[in-house]
Amino acid sequence: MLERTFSIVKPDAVRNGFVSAILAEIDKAGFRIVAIRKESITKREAEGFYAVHRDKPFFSSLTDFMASGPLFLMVLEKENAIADLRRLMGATNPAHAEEGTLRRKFAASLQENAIHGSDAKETAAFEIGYWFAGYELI
Ligand code: 3AN
Repeated sequence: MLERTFSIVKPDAVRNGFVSAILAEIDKAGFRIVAIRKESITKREAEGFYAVHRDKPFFSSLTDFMASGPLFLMVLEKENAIADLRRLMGATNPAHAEEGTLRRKFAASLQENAIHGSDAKETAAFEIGYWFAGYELI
């Protein structure tokens, strides 16, 4: 059954010129890009998006980073999209990410790690709804 996940090409990857390389890998892995939007988000918007992390010590610097420059918000679709995108992304810390993964290839650091992908069905539903309206998701 087709599944949807939410993803962000983060500001470090945009600044470093990796957008088309990352999109090419996502395409090659069989995802359909249902929606995509380039945007410079505010710190407040980033805080709402990452609300589950509000008590973490890195919350303020993470939300500053996410508001530091343009990024690409995306909804991706394929069978098993959530788990498959997480596998393609690799571990949160690029130093631990497997060879060939997007974070291994493109991430700048643990915080500036190139790409976001939803970690579960409920998270994907929240994240898609946070950034996109229904009419954008046809
Ligand atoms: P993932 O994005 O792999 O699901 P999470 O949900 O644990 O990882 O963390 C969300 C984001 O917070 C990460 N993508 C990364 O940008 C940042 N982050 C996670 N852990 C740290 C940390 N220890 N220090 C700084 N930033 C972090």
